[in-house]
Amino acid sequence: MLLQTALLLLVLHRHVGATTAEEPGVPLPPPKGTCEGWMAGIPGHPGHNGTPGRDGRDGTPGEKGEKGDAGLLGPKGETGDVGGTGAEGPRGFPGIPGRKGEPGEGAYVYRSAFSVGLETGVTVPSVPIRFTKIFYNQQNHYDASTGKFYCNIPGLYYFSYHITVYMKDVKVGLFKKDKAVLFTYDQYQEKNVDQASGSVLLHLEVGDQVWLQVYGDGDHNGLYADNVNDCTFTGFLLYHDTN
Ligand SMILES: [Ca+2]
Repeated sequence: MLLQTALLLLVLHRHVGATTAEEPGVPLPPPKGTCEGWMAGIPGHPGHNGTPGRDGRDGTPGEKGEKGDAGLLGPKGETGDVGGTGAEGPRGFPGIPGRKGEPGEGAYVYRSAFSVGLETGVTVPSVPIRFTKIFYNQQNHYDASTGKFYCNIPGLYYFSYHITVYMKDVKVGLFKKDKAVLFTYDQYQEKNVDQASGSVLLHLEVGDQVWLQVYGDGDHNGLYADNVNDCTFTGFLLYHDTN
């Protein structure tokens, strides 16, 4: 029975091999006639595992991830070195003017005063009357050689004159810058001694000149002075300009 089965398998195998001899991958039957009693062997053991393959190629970069949360504040760093001096800045705006200071010793420069008188009764018309008897002329702003007061400090001045009139009428004018600004006229009374006077406030600039002068067409120069009679001319700075 076993022999019949083996023969049948052999016949079938021959029949199949004759029709599929040309197909690849199919084991060829053993040569005919060399081993009539051939039988298939037991399958062999599986082979050993092969060596690992090489690494594959790098993949394409993935998409950029979302922005992460802000990190924690780090510790305070050490104090750095002092930097160099910077360039000088632009000039600032002018400051507010300070308050006016207290008057100092320099206030002396704002003094101007004189008081003078006639030494004789001789006066010449149409020219400044020369008062040569000096009562006070500390700053020498009055010039006895010309009879004129010269303003050195701009400001308001007070001028006055007191005249003894004897023998003739008197017409005098107080001049400022070649122009009479104040007039006084006194008519002489026979065998009497008269007085005439005048006073005024004048604002003067530096260089202005002030003097007394007999005016008019007639001989009105009855100004008189002797040991017991005087004709005086006085002026002083009331206050100076502050600007
Ligand atoms: Ca008179």
